[in-house]
This record gives sequence, structure tokens and C-alpha cells, in this order.
Amino acid sequence: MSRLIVVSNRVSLPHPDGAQGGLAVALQAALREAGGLWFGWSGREVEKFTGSVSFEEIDGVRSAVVDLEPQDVEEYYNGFANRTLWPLFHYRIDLAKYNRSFGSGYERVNKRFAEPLHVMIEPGDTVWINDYHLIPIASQLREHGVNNRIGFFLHTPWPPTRLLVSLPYHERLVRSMFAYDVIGFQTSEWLESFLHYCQNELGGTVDGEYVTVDGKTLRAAVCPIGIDFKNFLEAAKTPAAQEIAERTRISLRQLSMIVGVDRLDYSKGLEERLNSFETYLNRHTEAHRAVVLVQIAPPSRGEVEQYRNVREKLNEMAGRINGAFAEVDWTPIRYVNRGYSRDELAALYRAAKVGLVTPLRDGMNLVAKEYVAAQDPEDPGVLVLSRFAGAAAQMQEALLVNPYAPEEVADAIHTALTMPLAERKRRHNILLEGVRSEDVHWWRERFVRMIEEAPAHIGQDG
Ligand code: ADQ
Repeated sequence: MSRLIVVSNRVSLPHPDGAQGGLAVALQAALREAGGLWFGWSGREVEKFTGSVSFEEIDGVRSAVVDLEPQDVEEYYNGFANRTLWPLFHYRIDLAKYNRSFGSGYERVNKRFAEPLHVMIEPGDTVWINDYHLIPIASQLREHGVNNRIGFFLHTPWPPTRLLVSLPYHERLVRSMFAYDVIGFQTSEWLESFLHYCQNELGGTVDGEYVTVDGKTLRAAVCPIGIDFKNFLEAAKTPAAQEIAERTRISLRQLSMIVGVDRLDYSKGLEERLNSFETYLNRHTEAHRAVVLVQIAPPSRGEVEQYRNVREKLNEMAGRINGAFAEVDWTPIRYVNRGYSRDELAALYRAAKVGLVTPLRDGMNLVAKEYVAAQDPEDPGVLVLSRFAGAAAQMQEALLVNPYAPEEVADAIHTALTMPLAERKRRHNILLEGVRSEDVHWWRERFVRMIEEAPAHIGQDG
């Protein structure tokens, strides 16, 4: 087995209390098995970039990180990654900022990462790059003479060609991807958009999963990410989970709970969700004093103004809706701005009769899968899922909705809350089987195999 080099913007080492996302756990497991290391930004800033690498090893997982300059962080991370590519890749060209300094900062940081990284890569290593922060890094590694197999996995959607062409120098970015041997997407929709772009903007040709542009060929394939299913089931049984389950049971009394869990991000459709819940309350007076929406949304990317704006807007909306509908003994929305541990989340999901997962656009959305995994199979809740989440492709037994249409979402909430047990069990059974079998370990084994199976660097001419 070849060594594995994982590269992502941030690195996640094993944590003593075990509180970690499924992706981190899966990549750590892969690194333990294959050896190798995880490379990325330390999250720290230094006055002057030196390229010096800090190594650390915890619990059999080795990491190597570098510090960045404040200007790097502003232009690469807060700039091109989070103000340009993130909105663009989530179809929000109205929010995308196209600023030359962001683009040059992005290329500079990818170069800066490639310099120390190429020295650590040994012949035969398999290299796996993650996400939109690092698209051009393979072309930088190739310039340093790295001939290893390199794969790239995109966790977000890939936008339609008509939107992508609004990005200045879009050809340059996409051409740089032909330094990879394999590119993985969450769904066939994002894959098709990528192929469409390559054919129509770059004059490329497609043969099955193989795309050729300028004589360079790569494999582009669908490989949907899953959750750490087993670990998640265990999380639901810990004392912390039991405690919050008990507290929730007491505080809910006879109320039916709907749960939403998201990073506070405009792509998650939180404003539209509150709007839909308000529509539901307006149409269903029987829900008053009987239903509560628990929305958990810890702030993220606070340096970016659009994120601060979403936060303000949501505070205002939750306050207004609660003000309009609350009674002395009932508040319709419990809006919480902090993160919860995995155990606590598992307990909250299980207590909820409805999981409301309505992003406007999402690469996958793991909350949908976690909600299903956490249900009691004998009395499962119902998942209401946006058709614009990547997860919808695998989760057809959810109640699929258009998150922009408040009446449609309101109707789905009503259907979910009144669904007979037999129908809930039937849907849950099918969903559960998918979440269990296509878990995060299945995903990473499949993707690593795709990289390993690539012909010895097929991206090169000849
Ligand atoms: P994210 O946009 O961060 O990730 P998502 O898949 O929804 O999105 O969630 C990732 C994890 O964060 C989940 O495990 C969830 O439990 C956790 N999380 C979310 N809100 C939380 C909260 N309030 N408290 C505690 N934990 C919380 C990107 C893409 C997604 C894609 C993932 C993985 O945007 O589309 O599914 O990567 O590829």
C-alpha cells in the first residue's frame, strides 16, 4: 500500500475528547492505515511567511502545517476562497466579489503551500487534495517535478457554465485542474456541469469518465461523501447525549420538535426556512402551542461581512416571528447560536419528529444523513430535505422540497408531522440502509482507490 498525503486548507488531528466530524475521523483512519501525513495551514498568522513546517503526531496521525501572513489570509482565505469561490460555487454570483488581489493572493498561497509540500512527497505516494481553497496546487506540484498520482475532491457544488464564466480568468483556474489524475464530485449534477464547461469553454472531449483538454486527460467521477455511521450511533449513547436527551424531553413536554442544524451560512437557506416556518404557523393554528422549531446555527466566517449580515437578519427574523406568535407558555422558535458536540446533536436529532434540512445549494449536507442515522427505527422522525442539496440524489425517500417556496415547505412540515407510523418506517428503512452502507469510510476507500488506479500520471502529454 502506498503512503497517503492528504492536503486541505485546515488540518484536523485526533482530539482527546473524540469530539470530531466524520470527515476528520475518516481521513485520520486512512492516514493511520497508510502512513503519510496531513498537510495544511496552521490557522496561525506570522508577520513574514517563511515556509517553515511544524510537524506533529497524535495517535498515529502525522500532520505538517505552515503559518501564513495576514495578507495571505485576507486575500486567499477570506478573499478568493470565501468571498469569490464559495458564493460562485453555490450559484450566488450576486454575492461573489471579484477582486484582482484575491486572485493573486490565492495563486500565491497555493504556490507557498506547494513549496514545502513537494519536498515531503516521496515516489509512490498517493496525494489527495481537498476542496476549493486548493484547486491550482497540483499544477504547482507538477512544476516542482512531482509525478505522483494526485486526486482532487470538491466538497461543494460545481456551478453551471453560465455562472462560472462570470469569474475572471475562469479558463486559467479550470485548465490548472488538468494537472490532476482524478477529480471527485459529490453528485452527477456537479460532474455534468464540470464536463459541460470543459467541452464548451475549453474545447475538451469526454469519453465516459475521462476528459481530455489540451492533450491532458483526467478521470472525473462521482463519489458522494457519507457520515461516520457507527461512530455516530455510539455518540448517541454517551452520558452527555443521555443528559441532553432527558433535558430536551422535560423542556418539550407535549411539544413536537422540528430541528435544524447548520453552520450560519447564506447557502443553508436559514432565512427562507424561518419564512417557511412562519407560513406553516399562519396556515396551521393547531400547531400553536404544539410545535417548536429548534434551530442551531453557530456563526462561521465572521470576518466576511455577508456572514455578519445573515446573522443580523436571522436574529431579527426569529425575534419578529416569536414576538408575533409566542404565548406566555410557548415560544415557536428556539434559535441557538452555538455549536453542540456530536453526542448532543445525536440526542437532539433523535428527539425531533422532523429534520428540516433546506439549503438553497449544498455540495452534500451531512446533517441530513446524521438525522436519519440518529432516529429510533421503531418510531422514526421524517426528513424534509431541499432538492438542491447534493444529499437529495441519494435520499429520495425524504420529503423533497424547493426551499425557495415557503408554502411547499410548510406543506411538507405538515405532512411530516402527521405521517402515519408505517409510512415513516418505510421511508426511514430505505434511507437508513443508504446512510449505513455508503458511509464516510466507504467514500474515502473508494476515492483513494480511484486515485491509486489512475494510470501512472495520465495528465502528462505522451
Ligand atoms: P459544511 O457546509 O460545513 O461542509 P455540512 O455537511 O452540512 O456542511 O455539515 C458538516 C458537519 O458540521 C456535520 O457533521 C454537522 O453535524 C456539523 N455541524 C453543522 N452545524 C453544526 C452545529 N450547529 N453544531 C455542531 N456541529 C454542526 C462542506 C459542504 C457540504 C458537505 C461537507 C462534506 O458545504 O455540502 O456535505 O463539506 O463534504
